[in-house]
Amino acid sequence: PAGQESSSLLSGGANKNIQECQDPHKHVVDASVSSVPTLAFPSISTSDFQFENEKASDIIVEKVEEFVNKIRNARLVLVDLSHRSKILSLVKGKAAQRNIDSNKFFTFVGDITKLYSQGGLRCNIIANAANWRLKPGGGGVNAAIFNAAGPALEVSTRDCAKSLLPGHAVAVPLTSDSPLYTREGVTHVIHVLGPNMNPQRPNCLNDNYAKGCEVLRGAYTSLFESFASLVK
Ligand code: AR6
Repeated sequence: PAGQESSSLLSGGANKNIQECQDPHKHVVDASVSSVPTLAFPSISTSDFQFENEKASDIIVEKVEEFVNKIRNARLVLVDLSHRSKILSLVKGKAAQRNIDSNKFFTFVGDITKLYSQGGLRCNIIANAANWRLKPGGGGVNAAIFNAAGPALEVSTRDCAKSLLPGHAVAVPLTSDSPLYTREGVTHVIHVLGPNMNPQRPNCLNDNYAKGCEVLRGAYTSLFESFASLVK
């Protein structure tokens, strides 16, 4: 597939910022279209939420390394829309400096809602950079995922959680009538709320990067643990 770029890895910890909900697909995850359970995720907070790319890339590589050292048969893929993506090139470079297994982690250029149909990359679980209300719209990857998934995602999301705190994640199963499920083979969307550094958005951290980095670490820990609990 044209989009594949590079890879690398690290090692890390765990937290309890994960919300669980009823999961009709639990038994299907391993038998889904992807033989290797794969999580595709966008860079949380670095676009609309204006978190610095340099700091975010350190945290992504740190958290990915921590997680891939704990998993045996699963892949993580950092996705962005453009070959000029700053966050992808920073993460690629930093991951390459470490000995992260490129079969377990790589970057990929493409629309996260069309990874299989346009990029030939099978990812059975995708992450969303959500808003605290867990609502559609707002632009960015959140709007793209809710649009591509159809109205069922909003209903399923509501069944799982009404809102999300910064640094937390919630996994939502897709119903089999969702185009993301039928066309792309995606069984779950994991909503993640990252730290917000944008004064125009709720809960702005006003340049407090000590807090921001802590919240972003928590967000990736929650995301990867949520993924692990779905595929184990
Ligand atoms: N496929 C892959 N990556 C994408 C896509 C896509 N379709 N669309 C955007 N990205 P952002 P945030 C990348 O702004 O900074 C929303 O309005 C993008 O290039 O979506 O966490 C929510 O409702 C960037 O690398 O998320 C929240 O209010 C990454 O996804 C707020 O934005 C994240 O960019 C969250 O802001």
